[in-house]
Amino acid sequence: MNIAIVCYPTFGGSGVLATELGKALADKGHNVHFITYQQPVRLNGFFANIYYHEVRVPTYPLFDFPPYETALASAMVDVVQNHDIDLLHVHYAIPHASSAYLAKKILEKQNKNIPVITTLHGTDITLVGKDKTYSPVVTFSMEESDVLTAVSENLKSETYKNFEISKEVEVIHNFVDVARFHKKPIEAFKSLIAPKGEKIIVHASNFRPVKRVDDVIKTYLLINEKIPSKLLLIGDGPERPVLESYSRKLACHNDIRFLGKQEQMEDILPIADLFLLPSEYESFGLAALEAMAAEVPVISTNAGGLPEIIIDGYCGYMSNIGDTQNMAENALKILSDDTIHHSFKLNALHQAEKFDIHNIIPKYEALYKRVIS
Ligand code: GMT
Repeated sequence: MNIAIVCYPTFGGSGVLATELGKALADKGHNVHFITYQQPVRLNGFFANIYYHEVRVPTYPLFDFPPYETALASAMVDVVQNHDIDLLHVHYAIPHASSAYLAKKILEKQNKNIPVITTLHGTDITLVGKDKTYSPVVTFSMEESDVLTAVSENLKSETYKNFEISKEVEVIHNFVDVARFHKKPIEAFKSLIAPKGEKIIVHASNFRPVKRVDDVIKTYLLINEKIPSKLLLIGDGPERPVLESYSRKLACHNDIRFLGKQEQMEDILPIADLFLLPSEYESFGLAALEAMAAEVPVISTNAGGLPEIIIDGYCGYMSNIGDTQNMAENALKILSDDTIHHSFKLNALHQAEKFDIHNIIPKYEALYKRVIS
């Protein structure tokens, strides 16, 4: 099949998932065309049957806001016309679903029917999309997609709760390439971070308020009172400057490292003893799944779709939003006993295997065959 994938090219979960999906489809012999405004971060390396089409948005003195949505729709039309594309798969509804609708209508005029699949990822429904600035367009373009998918059951019910749509939402859970993350820790790296054998605690996100990164630090401080540990904060975003100056004032500021955006998560995660994800909401929590694939137990909230991937008391623990005391107590239950820690690590891997790439990609392929036929 010739598949066009539209996504955000950045470190956000939707872009990561879309890029990994495209790479996996290409591995299976499909031709995959990415249409984005920048090379996707996880598209690193040469792939013979992957094509990248950059959306260019020329500026003009009249444009205070260059019309990206129009440029994207035109890029979709061009790629479909010139590469014999069978379907358009757009990730994150805003503005990709409405651009896809426009492209579909333009192509219809040329007697080309192009099926559109929209995959909802999270904040396109729960935060940004439901705002009245966007909701009429999001509602309309979801209805007009040939197929709507959501990355968790929770996101499916959030979609029905927040939007009046009659369209069926199909759930295809996110996935992880377990083989890529399940690696031996790089010992030199580990002893550089934790020279005295301290525990290593990791958090990765886009540092937005929904991630509650301050709760990561609060939980870490409580853990560190009992078990000497180091905290690695991966990613970047609006909350980072405040958190960085807050942590500089702490007595243990040398134990907290802000690593910024990192491409090689598969090298960092295996050195971790625990992953913290105290989010206000996660439609799925791809970052937690990647940690589990690296044999890292997860301490998280019980928000959104997290209970669909984490089994409480088995591969991690879930607490109520903001209950950092409970999160720290749970973390200590795992970290203070090597035997317990070891079994949580194995359970985390076992749980991640249920969402392995090889189990999920066939679901997308079956969906593609269905919409094409
Ligand atoms: O919140 C993020 O990390 C970014 C956002 C995105 O769309 O890029 O992530 C959402 O999609 C991910 C992939 O499907 C999910 O794993 C995240 O849970 C989801 N984020 C939220 O729902 C807040």
